Amino acid sequence: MTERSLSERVLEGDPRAIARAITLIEDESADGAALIQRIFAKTGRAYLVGVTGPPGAGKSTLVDRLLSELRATGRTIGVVAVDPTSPFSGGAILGDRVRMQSHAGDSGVFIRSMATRGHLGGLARATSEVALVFDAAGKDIVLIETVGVGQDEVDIVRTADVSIVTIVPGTGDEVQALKAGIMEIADIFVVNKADREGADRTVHSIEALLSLQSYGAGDWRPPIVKTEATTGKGVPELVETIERFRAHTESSRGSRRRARAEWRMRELLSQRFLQHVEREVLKPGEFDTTLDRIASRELDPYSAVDGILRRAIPGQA
Ligand SMILES: Nc1nc2c(ncn2[C@@H]2O[C@H](COP(=O)(O)OP(=O)(O)OP(=O)(O)O)[C@@H](O)[C@H]2O)c(=O)[nH]1
Ligand SMILES: [Mg+2]
Repeated sequence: MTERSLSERVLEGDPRAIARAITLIEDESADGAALIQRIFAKTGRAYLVGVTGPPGAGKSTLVDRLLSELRATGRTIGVVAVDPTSPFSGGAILGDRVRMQSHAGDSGVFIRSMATRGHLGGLARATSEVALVFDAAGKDIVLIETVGVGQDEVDIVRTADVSIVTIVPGTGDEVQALKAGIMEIADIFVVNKADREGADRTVHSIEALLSLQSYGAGDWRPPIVKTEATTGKGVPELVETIERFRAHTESSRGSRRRARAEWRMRELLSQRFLQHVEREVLKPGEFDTTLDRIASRELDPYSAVDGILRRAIPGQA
């Protein structure tokens, strides 16, 4: 399959081409980058819905429910879920795939779990590029699930068109989520597992946090929606809330998308620059010997970096 025909087929929405494109992106291959270059101009139409929250909050179950609810309105949907690497949630890796198989055979739905290979930054970038592929392929909505742990993952969700932060009652996750800095990114709060004891208490503690903020008359104050992802209770209300947010932010969506562009640019630029330094500037083994010299206090890190920058940037004094 040539690159040209692959991008054409992605733009036509061919599921096999989408699958192939995602694999190229996951492998961080040059073909993946070439594909993004070809399809980028055709993206920007899909509505990106980011769902984050602590491990095990029920994000996948909720995304699956959202998928059904949104699909019922006739819209086509792509889902990209980041598989947790944590050994503590090993079961969920299979779970994501199994649970969402209820949509197998529906050509209006494409679901992909991203396996973690290498570093998290790479995974976050790959996730946002998979969203681009779905977008180019004509999916109306892209659902993105990430665990709210790393800054990169939080950034993907923060720069989605709407960010949903999922909290569960009674586990101290509320506090955890606060610490991870994911409260600030929420456009909508979901208290999932509302069947559990303490759901209302959790709602109140989020309310208390929100009341510390001041909101102007026309400002969006993040609503709190209680859900039971396992039964689907509260999910229609969540969809309604998403639609309300979408309508409310119609005019400001551009700045959100610009923030996404900025995140993507900074990510790519630092990755590419570091790659350039490692491949083109440093001699084989030099990075390691530099580390040794820093560790032994023979060299300080600032001087080391200044020296590398002088060599990396032509014309630098
Ligand atoms: N009681 C109850 N259990 C739920 C609810 N939603 C999800 N669960 C259960 O919580 C567990 C974790 O659900 P997942 O959907 O895998 O959670 P997740 O947030 O995607 O997990 P990770 O991706 O591993 O972070 C599963 O056993 C679900 O069945 C709910 O509303 N109520
Ligand atoms: Mg999950």
